Parts: sequence; structure tokens; C-alpha cells
Amino acid sequence: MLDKLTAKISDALRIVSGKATITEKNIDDAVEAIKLALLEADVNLRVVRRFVNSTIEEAKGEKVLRSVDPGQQFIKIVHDKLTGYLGDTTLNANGQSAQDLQLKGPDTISVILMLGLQGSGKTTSSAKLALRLKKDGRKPLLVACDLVRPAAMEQLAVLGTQISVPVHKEDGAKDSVAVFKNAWNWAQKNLIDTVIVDTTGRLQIDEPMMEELARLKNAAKPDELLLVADSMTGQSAVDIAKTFDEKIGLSGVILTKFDSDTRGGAALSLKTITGKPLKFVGTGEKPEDFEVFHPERMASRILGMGDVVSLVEKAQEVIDQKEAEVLRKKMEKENFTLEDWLDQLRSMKKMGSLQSMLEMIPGMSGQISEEDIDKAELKYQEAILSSMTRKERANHLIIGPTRRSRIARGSGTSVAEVGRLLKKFEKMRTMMKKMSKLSRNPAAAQSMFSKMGQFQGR
Ligand SMILES: Nc1nc2c(ncn2[C@@H]2O[C@H](COP(=O)(O)OP(=O)(O)OP(=O)(O)O)[C@@H](O)[C@H]2O)c(=O)[nH]1
Ligand SMILES: [Mg+2]
Repeated sequence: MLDKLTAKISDALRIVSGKATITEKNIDDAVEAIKLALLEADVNLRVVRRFVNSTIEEAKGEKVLRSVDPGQQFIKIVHDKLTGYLGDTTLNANGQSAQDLQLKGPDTISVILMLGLQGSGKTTSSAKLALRLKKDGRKPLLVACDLVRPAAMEQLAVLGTQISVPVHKEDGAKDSVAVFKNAWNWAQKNLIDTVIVDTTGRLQIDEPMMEELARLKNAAKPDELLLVADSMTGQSAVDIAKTFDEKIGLSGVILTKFDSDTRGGAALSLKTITGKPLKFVGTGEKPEDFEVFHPERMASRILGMGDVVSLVEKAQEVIDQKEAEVLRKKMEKENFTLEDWLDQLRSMKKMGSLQSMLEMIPGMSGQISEEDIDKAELKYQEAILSSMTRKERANHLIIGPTRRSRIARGSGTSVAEVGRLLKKFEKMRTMMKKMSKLSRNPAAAQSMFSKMGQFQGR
């Protein structure tokens, strides 16, 4: 995910970071390096030019050059600029930003129309969005309005079953507007509050496609018209968005395949060139691989500053709020038990790709790949912990030599291995206690996180 861009920009920032004083030449060099990184990432030329001019102007001001930590000031400018290109973070009276979905209250049916070229990820994203809304407490219905490809309806039906969301499809139907109307009637009777309409994609934008979409739009009066675009296509995703917006009108964009080797150009050019907000990114093939787009966090990720907030949120989806609060208190008081550790190992499994979690940790982006993580070690730890009794997990101090050999036998490990795990646990507890105190201090948290990384190894 944007690894190359992050690596290049981190290199560029090294020119200025940590220096007591920086010169105008340093700024020029850093900006030039960032410019090359952006161009290589396929960011629109107009956006790059604007970035260069405004950054140089701002960074060469007295405030930066004379400040105590000029490097940090410079990075903040770059961060804010990138954030601005990625989206609009100002909140309206309802506390919503441009990136948030504009849906009606649960008493009325809201409609989301999904548009896009063939293979961009419309059907997959429809299901991902439905799952996300369901998790948010809404009642979605998926509607199969791609009547061109017979397999398309079936694909949506399968996804619907997978995520337990109802799907309305009519085999052999010819008119997508009629299908939509029937779906709407069904939705009304079944207390659905959000109707997500999957539509037909074509290889390129053509008139019949646009006409069909326009008819569907008139009938459905959607609250959101979301373009699903493949981030791998770079700037052409931006051109597609522009055309769809001119012909049909868009309210936002979903960029898919962000997990693949995308260069990031589309995400960075979209808002400036089309004026349309990026609302979600697809990060894999599974229904869970979907993230709400946060401009500020994405900017931090691009700068290699990690994304602690997203990480915490992702974790919270799994560990429920109350549990998290209990855990925090335990960490603070140092009564985090082996039982808690086992719970954590298990919820980590639920959280999906460890890699995507690690990318969100400051300083870890690009430094650790999935292969580096000793999955066997995690399994080992789980095996040892599972072989303990509840009583032992509640209080590790009672685990003497006899218990150790029983646990070793039960888990197929050795007494030494069990001993190592217990030592590791003690160290971990101490570190957690420190960390929970330091969580307000990002720099300290960063060094702590990298130390935590060492727990993965043996
Ligand atoms: N890696 C990855 N693959 C994705 C993502 N989104 C979609 N895909 C894959 O892209 C392929 C096309 O996705 P679909 O959802 O069928 O695309 P579509 O736009 O509905 O395609 P048509 O209905 O043929 O127009 C599938 O193999 C998906 O699994 C993503 O975010 N990451
Ligand atoms: Mg489809």
C-alpha cells in the first residue's frame, strides 16, 4: 500500500528532519525530492506544481527557518498539504466531513447507487459497504441491477449470504429500473433503511451505459452516487471520475485495490481535479477489507508516520469497547493476566492481516513484511497458553516446576519454552504499564512500539 511513495518521501524528509537549523537549499532539495516522488506515484501534474509552489513559499518563511525545530515544522507543512489534497477535514454543523456518507435517518430509506467501469470492484464494494453499514447498526439491502452479465446477480447473492445481508435479484429481468422499484417495495415492507444498488459496468464509458444509469438515477433518487474506481489505473481513475461526474453526477468515490501495488496518484489527485471526495478504500478481496477514508491519517501513512488511530479503531471493532476499557485499566495497574494475553492472541487472528495492522504502527510501515512475523511463534504462544488452567492464567505466579512440565507436555513444547513465555509475559506487562502512561506522547509511543515488535521473535 503506497510503499514506494512512503519510502521516497521518508527519504526526502530525512534531508531536513532532526537538524537544528535548515537552509533554503535544504528546503529546495527536500521539495524537489518530494516532487519526484509524487510524479513517480502518478500524481496529476497540476497537483504536483501546486504542491511545490505553495510548500516552498510557506517553508521558506521566517516561522520555519527560525523555529526551534525547523525540520518538524517543515514536515508539518507537508503533512497538512497532503491532507488537503487527499480530502476536506472541515466538519459541518452535524459534525460530518465531506468524506462521510450522507444518508437519511433510519426511519427513511436511503439509496446508494454504485457506478463504475467493468471489473473496477462495484459488486465487491457493494457488499463491503453493506457489511460496514450493518456493523454501524443500519439495515441494508443489496440490489442486483447488473442485468447484462448473468453471473453478476449470482455473485452478489453469494456475497450477500456470506455477510448475512438480504439481496434482491430477479433472474431474467430486462429493465433495471423495474428491478429497483420492486426492490424498493420489498425494502419498505421489510424495514430496510439503506438500499445499495449494484449496476452494470462496461469496458469503457459508452452512451447506452450512461443512458441506463441516468434512468436509474431518476428513478432511484440516490442519496449517494459512488463511483467505484480501480486505484491501479492511476490518473485514468481520475479521468473516469471526471466523466462520470459530468454525465451523471457523483457524490463520492471508492478507490479499490489499494492493497495492491498502487502508486497512489489517484488518491492524491482526485479531490483537486474532480472536486469529489474519496470516501472509502478497498484493501483486499474479502468483505471486511474496506476502510473509511481519512485524509489526515492517509497523509500520516504516506509520510511514514504510521496510523495509530486507525489501528486502535480496527482493534476496537474486534475487542468490544467495554473490554478495551477494562484492558486499558489492567495495563495501567499491571494486572494484565495470561488470560488477557490469550484473548488478545485470539482476537488478533480475527483482525485479519497482521501486515495491514503493522502498516499502521508508526515507524513500521514497509519495515516488516508478513514473512517476518513469526506466525509459528504466535501459534506456539497460543498452544502454551491454552494448555494452562484458568487458574494459572489468572495468576502466573502459581506456575511452579510441576505445572510447567505439565503445560509443556500439554502444548507439545518444552519446559524451557514455557519459562521463556512467562519471562516474556512479565516484560510485556511492565512495558504495557509504561505505554499506557506514554500514550499521549507519540515519540515515546513510537519507540515503545518498536520494542514491542521484539516480542514477536523468540
Ligand atoms: N485485491 C483487491 N481485489 C479487489 C478489490 N476490490 C475488488 N477486487 C477484485 O476485483 C475483481 C473484480 O471485482 P468485482 O466486484 O466483480 O468488479 P465489478 O466492478 O463488479 O465488475 P463487473 O461487474 O464485471 O463490472 C474481483 O476479483 C474482486 O475480488 C480490492 O480492494 N482489492
Ligand atoms: Mg459486478
